[in-house]
Amino acid sequence: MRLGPDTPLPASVQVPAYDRAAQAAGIVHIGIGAFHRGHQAVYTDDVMNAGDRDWGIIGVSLRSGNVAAQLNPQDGLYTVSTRSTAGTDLRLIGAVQRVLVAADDPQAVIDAIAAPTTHVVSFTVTEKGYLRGPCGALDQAAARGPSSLYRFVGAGLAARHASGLPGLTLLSCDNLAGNGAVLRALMRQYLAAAHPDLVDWFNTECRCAATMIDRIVPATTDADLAAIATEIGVRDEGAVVTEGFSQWVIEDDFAGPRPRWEAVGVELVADIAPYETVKLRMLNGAHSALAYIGLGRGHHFVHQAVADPEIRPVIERLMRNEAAPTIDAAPGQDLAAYADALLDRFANPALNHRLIQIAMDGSQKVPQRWLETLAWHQARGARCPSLDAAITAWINFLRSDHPIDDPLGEKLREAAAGPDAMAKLFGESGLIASEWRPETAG
Ligand code: CS2
Repeated sequence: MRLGPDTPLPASVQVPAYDRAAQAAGIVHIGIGAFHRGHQAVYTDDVMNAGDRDWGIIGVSLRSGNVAAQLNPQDGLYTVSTRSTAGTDLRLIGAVQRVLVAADDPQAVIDAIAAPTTHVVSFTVTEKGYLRGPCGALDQAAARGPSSLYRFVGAGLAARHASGLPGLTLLSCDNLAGNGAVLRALMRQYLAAAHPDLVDWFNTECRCAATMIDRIVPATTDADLAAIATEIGVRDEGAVVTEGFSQWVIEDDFAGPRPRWEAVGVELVADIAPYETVKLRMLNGAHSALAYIGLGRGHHFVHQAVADPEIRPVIERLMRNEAAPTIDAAPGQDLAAYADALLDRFANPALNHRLIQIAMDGSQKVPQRWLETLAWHQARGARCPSLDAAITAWINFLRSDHPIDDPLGEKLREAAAGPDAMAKLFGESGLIASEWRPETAG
């Protein structure tokens, strides 16, 4: 038996309190992976439970039909299991209405973006999904390719413009430094080349709000699906497993209507930069270090790596002595307490967060997670022993037998192979552009 709208569930499972069928879809979300389902969709479900309406989500997968095959036969429904040492809490999320696969039906995606009820288009396409070439400019050839977010958003905006509809808010929910400004700049570059007549309208009628998203949502495993089936009595192929912690900070800059997310714990602020920098350099910086150092020492999961007495002090130092001093904290932001909380979150054994999942796409992650911190200290003549150790571990990882899942995979492997790996990877003529110069740092 498969989860669906008529499935009886155990009374302990929280279910949507609103009439799902009566909601319009106000959000199109591109890149509907586990993270979106365990984060933004949960807040949006909360908003509709609290009485706000018409914020149903149409999910889009740019390439793969997997999520559509998981969710569409379940009428978009899936469970979120929140796992802590105290046990598991299960709830049914009703915010997602259906999933479109852009590769199979591109027009349906364009129509969803161009629908009068749509006000927000959000994204979790991972760092590489923004199709930035060297120096951060849009890779125009890739942006015209079949699975480019820009093509769909560009065509959807063109259709809105043609029919006199208002602009949209574009919300990047990926771990990029300055994700709102990055998306705005790249979208403008795309429109200037592909729809030059839209550029002025985009500039005045659309907004690209920046966001800081935070919740650890590991990829769901077959063992998770089997355990959830036992708990709820039916198969849920779209199930998501996550931690108790969840945070979302959004720059309050919307083109039109938006969900009342602030009523359900989301922080709407004027400037998200301090939140974002803290999260990228402390949480994600530590995560990537745990991944490469941990894999090098034979661990599989985050909770194992952070418990290793050889690794834990490196991670503590990275967060407290290297990343934290680089950040101008917002009022009320306590970076020491944040580091304590992160150590607890990483130690959660119920999550089974795989290091190899975090190790993916290092070329896209390392700049904002490590190199900005290194550059900050280098400018002050200081060293970062923990980040140096993390860089060494990454190079060892690139030299190892592990498969390298990264858009620069082969190039990285070649650059890392020789004795001048540091200069080939970083520095002026390295693969990864950065202000940090390894020659003098390390
Ligand atoms: C992780 C993130 O996979 C990774 O690279 O560092 O997905 C991390 O779990 C989230 O950003 C937490 O909010």
